[in-house]
Amino acid sequence: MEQKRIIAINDISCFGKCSLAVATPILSASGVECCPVPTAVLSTHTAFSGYTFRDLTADLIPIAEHWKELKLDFNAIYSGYLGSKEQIKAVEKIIDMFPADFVLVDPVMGDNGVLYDGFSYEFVSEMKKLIKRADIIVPNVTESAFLTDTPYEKGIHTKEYILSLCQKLSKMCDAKIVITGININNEEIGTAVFEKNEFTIIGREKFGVSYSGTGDVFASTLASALILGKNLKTSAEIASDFVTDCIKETKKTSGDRNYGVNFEPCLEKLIKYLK
Ligand code: PXL
Repeated sequence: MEQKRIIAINDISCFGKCSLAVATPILSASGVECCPVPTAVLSTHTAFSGYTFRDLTADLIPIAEHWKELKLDFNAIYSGYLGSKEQIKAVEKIIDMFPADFVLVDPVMGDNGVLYDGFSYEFVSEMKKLIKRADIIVPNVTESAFLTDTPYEKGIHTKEYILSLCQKLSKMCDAKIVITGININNEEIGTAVFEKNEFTIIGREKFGVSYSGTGDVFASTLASALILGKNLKTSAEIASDFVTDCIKETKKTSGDRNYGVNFEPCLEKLIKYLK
């Protein structure tokens, strides 16, 4: 079997289990070679106070140019946390440089109705351009609301609200849309899949806890399943199952949401799901 490869453009948060610290092991466990393009190195993700931040914008294009000289090719491109408008431009350039089966953009910007530390409306405007270059986008409900200039609905998210976000996003880009973190009701958390106007919500058990980094776990798993040839809905179901497993596992031990999920003991299950 040919070695599948993905370019993963994302940060390294050295503590807090998100971005490349989860994308790399998840893709590797899936049998996919993860080729990281680190956008920044942080001591922790930005929900902790006092984090260090080493910006790597100047390295992004030189890394890609070296790969081009080596005539490397990749099955897919996946972008996650980007620290500035300049980094979004660099991702667009990398997409131009490497033809791939698909480009997956996770427009990491916020959660629970607010933008993460360091993000601005200007950044959101630039992200609206990047999603036009994607084949699949994976925003959460907050990011979908910011991208479509729609007020964020707190509490339960109705099917009509989520469908309207999908329809607005589909007018802004040609990508297939996967919206994560839907509050279906008090028992269920959901993921919407919107492809060629077909709309499905996948529901999974809710545990009354939330952990940082689950969006990155979801997106990396989705990318793995897609590269291995699963269709979008099946890939989203596998990613939903895996995130659910990780949350269940983490709930047994960790009390701190910012420490992320204990995905490591669940990787064996993921490998089974992907068979
Ligand atoms: O999980 C999303 C994410 C990725 N990278 C950094 C973050 C966050 C969310 O807060 O701060 C640096």
